[in-house]
Amino acid sequence: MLIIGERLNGMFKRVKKAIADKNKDEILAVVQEQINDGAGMIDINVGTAAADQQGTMQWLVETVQEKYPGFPLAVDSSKVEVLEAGLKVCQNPVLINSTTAEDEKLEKLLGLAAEYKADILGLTLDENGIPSQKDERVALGAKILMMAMEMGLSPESVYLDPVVLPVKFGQDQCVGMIEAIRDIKTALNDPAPKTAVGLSNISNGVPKEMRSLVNRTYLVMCLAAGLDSAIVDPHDQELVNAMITAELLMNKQIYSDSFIKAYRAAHG
Ligand code: THG
Repeated sequence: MLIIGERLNGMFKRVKKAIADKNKDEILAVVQEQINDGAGMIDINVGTAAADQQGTMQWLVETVQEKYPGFPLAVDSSKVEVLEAGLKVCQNPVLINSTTAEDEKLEKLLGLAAEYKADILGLTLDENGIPSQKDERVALGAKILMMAMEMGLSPESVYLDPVVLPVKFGQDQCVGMIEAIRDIKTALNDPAPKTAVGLSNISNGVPKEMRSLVNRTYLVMCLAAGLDSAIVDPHDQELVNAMITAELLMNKQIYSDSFIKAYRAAHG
């Protein structure tokens, strides 16, 4: 499973300060830590750290790719202009995070994905919000995938994210979100699109000391349903170990007594 590191986000004090100070070393330390911990892609989110979101996105992309040429990046914003600004300067393999299923946004961002040869992540929500039923989530995923394929994008360059809601507020949807992952992998297209989640959302509002447990338990449940990638904190070692163990049990890695070590050696 692809680990997308979530820590290069302007909502964190450390990153916010590094952006304000134009401190490249600190930004690169955040990236290096995540790569060491097993991230295969770095999510870049300006957050509320700066007034100039486009310029800050460009500075972050340039700072990271200067040191890590070729390492996969995700530009993460709800604003098309911020995503486009990042794409303009990005030389590395890149994922657009994200579009929704709203017509105008979808057309614009699929166009940018084609123009910049980027992968694209689609959230299964539209102008009516996040659907509460899993079939509606899958239908919005199908819409995003179909339009992407009509624009000439390969289905495997499309990531669909069923939008994980906090268990505290959407407990009755936790199973449906997993079923949406399963349907997206089995019922939409062959080859199937990829699936992704922003995992930490699940434990939003859960007492701090319980969050990691909730995160890793849900990650294992999602993995069993066909999850391909997750935006997580790779420094959460128990989370990553649970992921590695789930992959072993899904027969995605040959068994050895030191399977955690073997996985980390191959992916670190
Ligand atoms: N799907 C996709 N992209 C996403 C999300 C998603 N990008 C943004 C977000 N959701 C994923 N990234 C994060 C990054 C950090 C945290 C959660 C999600 C996090 N938040 C702390 C919390 O929840 O309490 C607060 C951080 C702080 O202020 O210190 O750790 O769903 N495609």
